[in-house]
Amino acid sequence: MAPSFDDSISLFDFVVHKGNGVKGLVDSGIEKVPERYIQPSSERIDKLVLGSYEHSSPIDLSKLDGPDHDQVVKAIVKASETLGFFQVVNHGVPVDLLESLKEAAHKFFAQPPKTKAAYLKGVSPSSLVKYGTSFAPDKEKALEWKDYVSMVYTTDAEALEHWPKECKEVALDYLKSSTRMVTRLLEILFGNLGVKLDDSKLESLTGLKMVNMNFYPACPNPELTVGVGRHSDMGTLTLLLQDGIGGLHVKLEEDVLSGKKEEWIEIPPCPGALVINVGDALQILSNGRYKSAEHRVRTTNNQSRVSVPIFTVPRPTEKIGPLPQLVERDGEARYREVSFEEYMNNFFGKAHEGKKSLDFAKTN
Ligand SMILES: O=C(O)CCC(=O)C(=O)O
Repeated sequence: MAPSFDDSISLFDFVVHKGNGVKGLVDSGIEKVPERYIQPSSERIDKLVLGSYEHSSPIDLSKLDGPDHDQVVKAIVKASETLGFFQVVNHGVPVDLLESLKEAAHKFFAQPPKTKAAYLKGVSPSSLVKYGTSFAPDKEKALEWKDYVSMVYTTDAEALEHWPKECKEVALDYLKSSTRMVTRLLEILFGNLGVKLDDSKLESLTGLKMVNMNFYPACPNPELTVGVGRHSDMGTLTLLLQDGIGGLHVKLEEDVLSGKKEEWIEIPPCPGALVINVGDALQILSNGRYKSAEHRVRTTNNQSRVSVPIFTVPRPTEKIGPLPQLVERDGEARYREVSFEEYMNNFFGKAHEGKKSLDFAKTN
């Protein structure tokens, strides 16, 4: 018979401390989600209440090198100024590598809990690798229905030495084959603001890179849970591979001018595409011109979903504030300058709560 997990403390110990994760919980044979995973009704995700977004077709980056260059730039800028999310194809990451990444993610999470638990915080043999579940379990009233492994990049040699063997090669190939694209997108976005950043500045703004693998087991009660709660990413740009299952939802803010109310829309899975989204650091640097996007993930009851984000984040030693040229033009700084290390500590020190992470850098 499946264990009941009615006692919240033993559930927490099993899932979080012992490293069984949500996957271990599901494998134990539960038939309904334990209390600790039930979201307040305000956070539950109603699959049926979804808006549609007119600019959802992927942007073909190969056209940057042809006669449609200006149109492609316009599409990237517009998406970054409005939704903060867009999808790209012909991005330079081989499509068969995308398939291998999804397989590697399934392979990593299919391992026995003990093998994965070797990478739990506090016991992981390397500070570059962390396996865990939910975002901030100690701080969350309801846990997120997600396990993850996070791999920090320093050098190729260290990645190959320390990252888990089930996924290290593909994860490193993914990172390396996407780096040029991310830099190019940033050059376009800053260029559109009339700012040219030299290579060393661009490197400082993207110098911390993490490849994560997320695993969302099939959930007996998707209507009561979230895979990931509402949040924006803290970094500069995030790139994300999602599988074909769907469930990534993004908030389209209310548009006061047109009178359109806020709504959630889905970023539909698209074969061969990668999802790009603006992070808080880029919103701050652009003095609010580009929007970090509030997003969340719904769970499903029949299949386990995987996704593989790469977070490109400023170096922790970097000071982040609105670029001076933009402050001069806008006549005000909408954010104060912050040490990115402090920004990160604040971000990881709290449960997900929409775009509240940005308050840390707001001027008023
Ligand atoms: O799985 C996804 O689609 C999104 C993941 C995400 O938002 C995150 O890892 O922060």
